[in-house]
Amino acid sequence: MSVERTFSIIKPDAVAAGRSGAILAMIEEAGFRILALRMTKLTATQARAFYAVHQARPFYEGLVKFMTEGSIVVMALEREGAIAKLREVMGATNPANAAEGTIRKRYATDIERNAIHGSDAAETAETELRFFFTTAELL
Ligand code: FUP
Repeated sequence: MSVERTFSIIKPDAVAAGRSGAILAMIEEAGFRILALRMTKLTATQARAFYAVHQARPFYEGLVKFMTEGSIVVMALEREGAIAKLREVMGATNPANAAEGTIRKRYATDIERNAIHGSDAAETAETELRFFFTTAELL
């Protein structure tokens, strides 16, 4: 396994519930280095573009509405095998199926309001990192 970067979002439900710090602590305890981090709020145009891969899915408009309802925390994370490891720490998309001790098991409400996003592959990680961060921020 090699050191790689991944991209993550603490979603509006978790930020509004005051869980950003607890989620960041879980990420750091899992051995990730935080390369870059910023609190921001998505416009509908940005949320639609970020989730464009899901645009034909029935949940797309609901997802865009949720992702624009409040502040989010965007992060660039580094670790050996970062992409797979973050997805392990996050837990399954639907918190009903998430393993004990995962972020989604602890903090997600349902399959849509599921607390955290993490890139699913190397190519999407780079695209998503570039969506939010400049080269200078990722050094
Ligand atoms: P994940 O990679 O675990 O975030 O899951 P997906 O890429 O499959 O889905 C992206 C986001 O779409 C999820 F985080 C939440 C939302 N979604 C729904 O709202 N309903 C669904 O049935 C599936 C996904």
